[in-house]
Amino acid sequence: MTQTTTDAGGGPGGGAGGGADADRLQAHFDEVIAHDRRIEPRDWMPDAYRKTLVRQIAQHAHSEIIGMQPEGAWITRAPSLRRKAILFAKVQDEAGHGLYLYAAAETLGVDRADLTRRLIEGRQKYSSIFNYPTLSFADVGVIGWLVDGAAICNQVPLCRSSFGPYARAMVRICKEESFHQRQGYELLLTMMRGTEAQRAMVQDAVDRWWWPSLMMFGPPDEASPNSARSMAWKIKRHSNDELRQRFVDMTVPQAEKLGVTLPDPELRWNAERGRYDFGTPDWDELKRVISGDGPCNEERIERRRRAHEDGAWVREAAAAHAAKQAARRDRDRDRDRGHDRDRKHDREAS
Ligand code: FAQ
Repeated sequence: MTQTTTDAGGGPGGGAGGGADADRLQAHFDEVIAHDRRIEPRDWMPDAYRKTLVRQIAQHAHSEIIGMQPEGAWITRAPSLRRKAILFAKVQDEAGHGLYLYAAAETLGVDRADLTRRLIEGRQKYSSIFNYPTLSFADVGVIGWLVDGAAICNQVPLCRSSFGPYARAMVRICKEESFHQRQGYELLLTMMRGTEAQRAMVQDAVDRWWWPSLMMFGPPDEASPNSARSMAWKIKRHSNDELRQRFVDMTVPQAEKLGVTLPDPELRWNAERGRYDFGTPDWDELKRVISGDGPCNEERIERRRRAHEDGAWVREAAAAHAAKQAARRDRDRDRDRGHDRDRKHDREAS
């Protein structure tokens, strides 16, 4: 069992006070991490741990919500009712993932509205992958196969993340991502069994999405300022390069079965390592995309800003409804208390 802030005297800010008390709290936190137990929202945690979690979970939530855009653009143009229904369900799932993740972030004492504001104002990041355009319906399949495939590789270990609400949210998210990955691969298999033009569309989409998918795992380990600490805290379980390698090892046989070529002349099996060797992603491109200069950054944020503004009336209506319900509850409670008083008075009088 983990110690709660109430027991331990810490607060949402994570301040431990000073001296022996601070040492005791830190020692308890370290022990929970060392024994692979979970930190829960009311437990004491170091400020930097809380900050790192808010940063990562918020970025993750933003990615799910912004990630609805590239594929959402194809819902009205899906080639059949079946494909439309699948795509609809997938894009709705991404909205759900965003909501679980914002809820997990809120357990750390931040406010979802504030996180959204920070995203729109460019003060928080979201995954680089969603700044690339979806040029054909094959992109929908390739996003499912490669982007969701990369997301699964990255996120399955997060189900064992040290922060309870994040880890639990990831369990459900990963189950859904797995369906997403399969629907993408199935779409591509269907297209590859189709016409020459359809096969060419798939290959073109693979050529455009391969390297950005590898970049989803973040910068190489030696240029990843957050990894060491996040891994020591067991927020992250593996380094960026380790997960990237796993993704390549998992995906190459799938590409062979599909009949597409991955656009990397350096890609080859290394029998000694028992893993695939592969080329170096263009890290300058990743830096550019992360810093706002990717092909679709402006469009994505502008669309998110507009959706947020257009949804203002829904939030206002929901808040007004909640206030009305609360007022009704208060009125009913006062009325019930009044009845109780009257009954007591009647009893005493008789
Ligand atoms: N894009 O020190 P590190 C999905 C930033 S969800 C943008 O290595 P860290 C589902 C990083 O934030 C995809 N920024 O950082 C879906 C940091 O900046 P900061 C999202 C990136 O945190 C599928 C700086 O660079 N998944 O796909 C990227 O230890 C289909 C230095 O990097 C997650 O968020 C990037 N690619 O490791 C939805 C998973 N890489 O904050 C729709 C959870 C790095 O210091 C359709 N997150 N940066 O200013 C993680 O696992 C980690 O946060 C990493 C980065 C691995 C992304």
